[in-house]
Amino acid sequence: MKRSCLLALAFGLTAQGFVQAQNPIIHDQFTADPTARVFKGKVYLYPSHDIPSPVDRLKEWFCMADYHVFSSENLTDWTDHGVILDQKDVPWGKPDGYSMWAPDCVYKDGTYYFYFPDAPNGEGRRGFAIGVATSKHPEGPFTPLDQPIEGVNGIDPCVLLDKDNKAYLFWGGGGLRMARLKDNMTELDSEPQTVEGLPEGFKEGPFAFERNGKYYLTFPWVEDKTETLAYAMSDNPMGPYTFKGKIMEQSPTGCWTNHHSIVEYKGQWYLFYHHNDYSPEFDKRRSTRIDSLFFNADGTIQLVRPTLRGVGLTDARSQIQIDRYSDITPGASIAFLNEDNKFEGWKTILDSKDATIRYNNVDFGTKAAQEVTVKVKAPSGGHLRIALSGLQPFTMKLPPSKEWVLVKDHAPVSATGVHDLSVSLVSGTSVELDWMTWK
Ligand code: FUB
Repeated sequence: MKRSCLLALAFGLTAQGFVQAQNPIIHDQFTADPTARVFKGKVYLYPSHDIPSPVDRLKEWFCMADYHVFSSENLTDWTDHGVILDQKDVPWGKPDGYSMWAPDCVYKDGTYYFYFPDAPNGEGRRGFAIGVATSKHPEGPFTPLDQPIEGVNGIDPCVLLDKDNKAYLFWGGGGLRMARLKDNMTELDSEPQTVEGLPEGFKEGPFAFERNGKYYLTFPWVEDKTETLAYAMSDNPMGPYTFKGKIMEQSPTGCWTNHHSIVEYKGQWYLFYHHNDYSPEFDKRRSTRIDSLFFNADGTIQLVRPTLRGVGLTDARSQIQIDRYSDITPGASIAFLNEDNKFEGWKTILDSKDATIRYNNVDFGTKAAQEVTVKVKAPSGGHLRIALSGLQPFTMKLPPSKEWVLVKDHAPVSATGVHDLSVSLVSGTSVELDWMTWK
């Protein structure tokens, strides 16, 4: 996935058309602990913001100095609204604490309440407290209150605002904790209590929501070595909760944490979670992903399989990053385009005959596409077979080139509507593909 405008311009393209719904969804910075909320008909994403640490003590740990917020109407194109809160602007926080961990944001009676953990400043104050910042707009800027919420020590706040406008705060700190909030949304209205009835194993990062009169408390849970996502259900926001099982298995590729939120948007439920896609060697630099989530008829949640493909349709006229594949066969692999700047994204490598990569749900619209362009590097030339589901596959010739080139060909298919796209190697070796587009 190349995002270099320079290169695009060199090929006579514009920077427009970088339309990607794949995982990860934010391509120019780390975005961990994603809380997604629907406000004003859009999805707003409030993640924490991992950065390489400027201070020695956090070189091997989480390091976050500020929060950005992003919004999207289609879960594909995300607008970064910039910094909404910086550690140096929190009156009670350490200006160099770099501890702005997982946040949340809820809307009540004309105000957006942004809940965030931070390291408190001052003699003898240790650990984490949870602050509130307010705004009249979901994209901020947010103004922090003078003091954190009294009686709360911990991380990962989540607020459930119930249908009757009563609010409940959940957080991580020596187990999963919860308390009612007062109407002002900034003070506790009950003694903090630990959520009972959950299995052994480290738990943090709670996310609570209501659906069809059932309350869901979902959380990262270490069942074995690293964090799975799991959940419990109740008839009441304050419990008792009954453990129901897992939503996502632990990652097989080495990100210790997983942190999530669950949101319904335009009739579909989505799981927002994170993985260290852009930082495979160091799992404290994470990136937000989205996959679809489904409920069973009895309200239980089906296991979500993490994908690179992510959600939504991809416009056939955009640069389709097929390395965010739905499926791949032996002989096909992906790699970073530039190991020194992983945010440039990935490429596909086809190394043996019939090696195939498949990318689902490409939208060709109503006007038939008749031309295909591939950004490719084929040192000894070769041929690709291109197949759109339900249509006759066709072959494309690749000229020998050790550099990236755009190869354009007539597509002898009349593609409209939504198709799954497969690309296979017919001949050649070490053929690399950056992206593909249709016209
Ligand atoms: O991002 C820092 C911490 O890592 C979060 O607070 C946890 O939930 C875990 O994702």
